[in-house]
Amino acid sequence: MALMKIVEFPDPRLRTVAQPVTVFDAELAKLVADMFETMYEAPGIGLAATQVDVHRQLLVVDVSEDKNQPLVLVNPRIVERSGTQVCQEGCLSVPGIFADVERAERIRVEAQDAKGAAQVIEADGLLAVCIQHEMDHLAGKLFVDYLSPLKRELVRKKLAKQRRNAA
Ligand code: K1U
Ligand code: ZN
Repeated sequence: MALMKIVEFPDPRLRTVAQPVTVFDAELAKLVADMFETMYEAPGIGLAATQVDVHRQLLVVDVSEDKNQPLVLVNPRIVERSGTQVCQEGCLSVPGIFADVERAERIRVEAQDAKGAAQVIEADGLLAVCIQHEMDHLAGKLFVDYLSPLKRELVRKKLAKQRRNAA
C-alpha cells in the first residue's frame, strides 16, 4: 500500500469531472487500498478519487469510530433523497476550513463495489453527508462552492496565508 498526495484547493484539477470505472482489476483494487490508507492516515472519514488526481467515479468512506466499516462506492448514483440536514463539513483538500452545508438527510445510492458487484446503500446522518460530499468531488464540486463568493475568497486567502506560514 502507499500514501497518495491529496490535491488542495484552489488547484484546478479538483474541477475535473470523473469518468465511469469500466475495468475492475488488480490496479483498481490497489487504488482502493491506497485511498483507504491515505484517508485513515489524514485522518478523514471519506476520500474521492478526484482528490488524489485520479478522475474516475470512485470514493471510499468510513464514518465509524473504530474505523472498521469501510465502504467503497464505484460509479455511485443517488436514486432517492429526502429531508434536509445542516452539518459542519471539512475537506482534506481545503485543510483547516469548516463550514455548515445543507444536504439531504436520507439518500439511497446505487453503486458497484471494487469487484464490480451491484450494491444499494441506504444512508442517513453523517454517512449521507459524507457520501454527498464525496460525490460532489466526483462532479468537480467542493463544499466551499456552497458559500458566498465573499466567504470563498476569505477561504482562498486563509489557505494562501497558511501555506506562506508553513513554507
Ligand atoms: O472529502 C474529504 O475531503 C474528506 C472529508 C469528508 C467529510 C467530512 C465532514 C463532513 C463531510 C465530509 C473529511 O474527512 S474532513 C476530516 C474529518 O471530518 C474528520 C477527521 C477525523 C475524524 C473525524 C472527522
Ligand atoms: Zn472533500
